[in-house]
Amino acid sequence: MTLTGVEVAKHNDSKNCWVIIHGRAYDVTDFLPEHPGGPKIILKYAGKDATEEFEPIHPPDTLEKYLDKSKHLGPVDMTTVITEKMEESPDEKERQQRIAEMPLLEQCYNLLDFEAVARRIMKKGAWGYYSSAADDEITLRENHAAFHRIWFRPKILVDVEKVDFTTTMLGTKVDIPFYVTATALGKLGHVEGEVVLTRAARKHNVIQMIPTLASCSFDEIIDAAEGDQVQWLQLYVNKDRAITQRIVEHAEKRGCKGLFITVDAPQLGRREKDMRSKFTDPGSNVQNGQQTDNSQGAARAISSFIDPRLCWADIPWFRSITKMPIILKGVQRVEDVLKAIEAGVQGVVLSNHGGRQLDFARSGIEVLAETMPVLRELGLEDKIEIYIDGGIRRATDIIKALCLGAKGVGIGRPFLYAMSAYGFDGVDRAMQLLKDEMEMNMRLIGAASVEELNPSLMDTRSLFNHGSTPADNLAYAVYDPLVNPAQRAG
Ligand code: FMN
Repeated sequence: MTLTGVEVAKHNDSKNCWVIIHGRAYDVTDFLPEHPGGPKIILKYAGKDATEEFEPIHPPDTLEKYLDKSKHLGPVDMTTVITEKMEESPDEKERQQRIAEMPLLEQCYNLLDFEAVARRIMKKGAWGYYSSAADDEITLRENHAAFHRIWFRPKILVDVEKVDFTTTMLGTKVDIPFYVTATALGKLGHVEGEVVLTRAARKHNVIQMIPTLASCSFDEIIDAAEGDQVQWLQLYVNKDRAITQRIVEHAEKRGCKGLFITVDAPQLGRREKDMRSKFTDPGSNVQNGQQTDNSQGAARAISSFIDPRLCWADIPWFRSITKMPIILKGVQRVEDVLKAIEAGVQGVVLSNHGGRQLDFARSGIEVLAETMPVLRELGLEDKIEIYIDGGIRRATDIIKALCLGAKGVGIGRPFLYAMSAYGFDGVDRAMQLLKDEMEMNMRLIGAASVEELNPSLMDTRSLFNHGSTPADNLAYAVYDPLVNPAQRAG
């Protein structure tokens, strides 16, 4: 039987809550207290069509998996559903205007240009989730700023007519030493989600790391790959290890060539921009002293399953359940790199999660500069592959990481922004720009291949100097300076 919008609309409170998703109605009354994002966000759509809010945050098989069949109520005649048109809000009208005035793709000349465009045209919540970072976002800005404290010592009179910047990562040959790192919720930026990144990665022969919390299902992202295209899996370890084991085994069966276990997120950081963007919901009612579960932002809503007990003692178990190389993502000090070698993993990513976890964590590039001399001293530099991510926006950043000893770098936000603004063509152009920059800068530094990149090509004396800490913008914004002459009471 087909339901009408009027019938669904009657079930519109916490005691009787139906929602419509993709033209079908669901009774979610009993599910409300279990929803990882809290009941409030569902109640906002009680009796209504929730597809637009649901789609980016939930993989397509979510309802099948988590909502009992008896609660699947059947199709709805969508011509009878009254929708509140987004276009009618003044904010949305302005956004559409900005989209109409967007620069041409050809006018974007570097990765930061995509960020500038995305900031103006993305929906507020999506921009909040992608761009936010922890606390005062000092680490976010430091990730980028740290590269500016490294200078080059180029060689001259080297034959650089042919420049080869292909390399291998975990045994896979790639065109350029970067990979698309795992970033959750791809559909917040683009209706098709992560598969857009899959296609661009294929075109440029680079590796994509598939996030546990992708908007597309894992299988959709795997199916979007072609031929011998290589993908890795990023894993958030579930408190329920049976679920984790199933995910890992499935990924291996589907051909993933690396297991990147995220180790910097026993709890998700506070990303206030993400949290704040939820406060604009008319349904949110923090002023009344109500519970504010949905105000925690997209990040916290989707991550409650992550196991804070994960520790070194678990590594042998991972090694026992998979033959994929294991890489720890989010290592932040040389002592832990040494432990990782001892634990027998194949790689580490020196990363602070794009500044989204511990504010004042150091940049990956700085930790790399701390790590490599120690490994060389101990003769361990070939025991493990070292990657870094965070703040990489230019090919010179990639070259700096390689000179210091990284095997490759991960890039996150720039591809999300390029995808959000221009779809596949945007990501394609962003990757091509990096290749163009790479060729030019390898020539100018005097290196004809990746093997020729080495520490002697750089001056890193300022790298460890934190004198130029990124500006504390938040404090500046709220600071009331002394008024002179002093104001007197009365
Ligand atoms: N890292 C993870 O291990 N798992 C995730 O689900 C995840 N989601 C992310 C979502 C967004 C929107 C962003 C920006 C980063 C995310 N990260 C995640 C961190 C990235 O893998 C990577 O460490 C970081 O983005 C690198 O910094 P960059 O954005 O400056 O390139």
